[in-house]
Amino acid sequence: MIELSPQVSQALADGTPVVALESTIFSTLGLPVPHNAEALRRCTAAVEAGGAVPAVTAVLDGRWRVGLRADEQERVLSGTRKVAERDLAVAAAQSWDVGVTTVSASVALAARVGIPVFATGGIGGVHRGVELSGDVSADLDALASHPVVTVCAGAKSFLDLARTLEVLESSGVPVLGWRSPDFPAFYVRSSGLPVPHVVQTAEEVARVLRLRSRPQTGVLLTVPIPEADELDPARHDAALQTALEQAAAAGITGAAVTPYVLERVGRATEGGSVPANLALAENNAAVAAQVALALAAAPA
Ligand code: PSU
Ligand code: MN
Repeated sequence: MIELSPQVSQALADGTPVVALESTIFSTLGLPVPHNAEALRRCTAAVEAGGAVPAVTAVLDGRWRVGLRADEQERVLSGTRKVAERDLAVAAAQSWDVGVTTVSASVALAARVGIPVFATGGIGGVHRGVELSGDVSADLDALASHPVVTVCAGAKSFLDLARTLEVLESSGVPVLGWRSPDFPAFYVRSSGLPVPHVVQTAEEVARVLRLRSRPQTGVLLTVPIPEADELDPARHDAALQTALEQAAAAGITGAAVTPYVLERVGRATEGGSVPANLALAENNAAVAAQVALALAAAPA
């Protein structure tokens, strides 16, 4: 059912560390052309530089894929159909040409093939106004349902980050701050909210995954954007506010909300958010490689 690339298949057989990567972030739903291609190149290079094998997930020709060849990575860059975990079955049943996987779908695929580490930019979460919309990303359920460490820069603050942390608590997902006591807000190092626990090393993260009481549950590792790449918080808040107002005015709902807001934030910052986005994704990939090495040395 799942097709592994020869390189990923070999790495898993040999016990070589592997880091799974999602593909929505590398499609135009996540980043504008040509920055999406640069993000893909930098993230895979960061995983390799850290001594691990990158495994980009996607749906191609109706098949669930983990690990892509260069020409297949090209197909992902122009993908426009978003695949969350529940859509994996539909994309296969209807033989979608290209489906780009979100965090939830990627974590599910990684778990199926025994990859315990996954890196992304930001996770989805509880949307502001959830009381009316009920909009809670399937990413949160996937984090609670699959034994994978997800490495992220927190989530964008167009979400309700306090509620997002509450859901992670209720569903039993350990949230670990990488060398920082603050839950990061993607473009900025702190959301103003604390993480429940701070870790200093990849070995600690590996131990938490190994020692959790619910075998199916994952771990969320939050890594603040490097200081040099952080956006100015005031500019960032203004851009988000504009983007949210535009989404509401345009009546955008459901799975379209996140790509819409991402695109509008890009415009509102006149592209200024893109270098920050690339830097944090690359940094997360590098930290994920460290965790993959620690887990390969002492498997969960
Ligand atoms: N946040 C970002 N960039 C992204 C996404 C979220 O800053 O590209 C993508 C990820 O693939 C994430 C998905 O899993 O959006 C969440 O979508 P939704 O809110 O529809 O669950
Ligand atoms: Mn949603």
